[in-house]
Amino acid sequence: MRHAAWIVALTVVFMTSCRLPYVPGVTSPPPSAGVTLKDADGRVVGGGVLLQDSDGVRVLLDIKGFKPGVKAVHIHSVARCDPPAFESAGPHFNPGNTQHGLENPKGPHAGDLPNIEVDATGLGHLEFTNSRVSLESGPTYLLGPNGSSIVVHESADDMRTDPAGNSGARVACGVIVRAG
Ligand SMILES: [Cu+2]
Ligand SMILES: [Zn+2]
Repeated sequence: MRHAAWIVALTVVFMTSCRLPYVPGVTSPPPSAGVTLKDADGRVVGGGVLLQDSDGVRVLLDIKGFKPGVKAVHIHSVARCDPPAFESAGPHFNPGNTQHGLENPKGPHAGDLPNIEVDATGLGHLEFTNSRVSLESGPTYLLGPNGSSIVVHESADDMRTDPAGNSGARVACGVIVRAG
């Protein structure tokens, strides 16, 4: 009896709130997604995971084999990475129809992310929580009909110039795929 009441209470809470803490076997795990980045020659040059949390989507990205320096990374608006130019990934994910750049007063795009720094050994790592996107259905859903992808550029994002921060060619791309 107590148990049944608990289940009912939990169901009510679950249906009326955005997200409960994950308790294995009791609540469903938060949605997650993954990405495998490939360069223009089809080589795997990185990967990442995206995890829904209460503040947005946590993006964890690792890249390898890049030229040292600062590179732009964005979420683009089409789940398609056709080499070598990756134009198929479309413009930045921008459901709010804003301008580009984390430091642009008229921005940012929902898909804008901080730059990633590649060290002398060619490795780079980025961790960032993006509150402007979601792995749950809604206006900022990354896994909608067109899906989305992550693109790494050859140079740094200046965080201000519309529409893409003067970040140069697209050098790696990966489609964002639901993982759980
Ligand atoms: Cu981009
Ligand atoms: Zn942008």
